Amino acid sequence: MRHLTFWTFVALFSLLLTQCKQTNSQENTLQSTLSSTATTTAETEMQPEDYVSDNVQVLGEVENPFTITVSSLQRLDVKTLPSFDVVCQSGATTSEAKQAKGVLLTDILEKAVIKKEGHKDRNFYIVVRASDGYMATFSWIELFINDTGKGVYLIYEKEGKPLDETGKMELISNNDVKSGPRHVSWVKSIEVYRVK
Ligand SMILES: Nc1nc2c(c(=O)[nH]1)N[C@H]1C(S)=C(S)[C@@H](COP(=O)(O)O)O[C@H]1N2
Ligand SMILES: [Mo]
Repeated sequence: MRHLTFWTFVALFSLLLTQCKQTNSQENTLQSTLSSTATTTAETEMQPEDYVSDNVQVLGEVENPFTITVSSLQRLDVKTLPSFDVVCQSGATTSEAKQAKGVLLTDILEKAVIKKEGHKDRNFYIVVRASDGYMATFSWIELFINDTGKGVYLIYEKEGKPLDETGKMELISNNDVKSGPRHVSWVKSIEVYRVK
């Protein structure tokens, strides 16, 4: 009986050892996968200039989808904006500009003509998307009926200089209590969707 207990113990102990070894080798594989991923990420890490897009696509539920470039934007109704701060959701001021030039988002959308099918057909949302995946969302009402819309511009110039690191065009929403969340650098598309 005592022998049996001894051999059972030996058997269990060696089983435990094999298990540990397996876990170790699994950990090693995981670690090498992780480190190779890390190397790949480091090698291909995106720089601000990689996100710069030369044009902005206006698309979705619109009659006239079109592409905006800095020069085509300059042919629209350009407004000069007074100084503004970009304030993050956290409350921190992340950037400021003494002057900027751009076009109202509502003017851009009026050129594209949203496919409204009547007076009460106004449940649309507009997504402004950047090339790094960042997005800002507006509703048709806040742009066309509320004051918010009067402060939403696609800008191409700050303090007399063309934009560079933040893309050729960026969006600002200056009537938001904190303008950071709906400030969009590297804008690549303005998309109109109907609420389904
Ligand atoms: N494309 C893009 N736009 C973005 C972000 C981002 O990560 N990508 N960050 C946002 C956040 S969280 C803030 S607070 C402001 C900061 O604006 P700034 O770059 O002018 O300081 O940009 C916003 N716009
Ligand atoms: Mo932010």
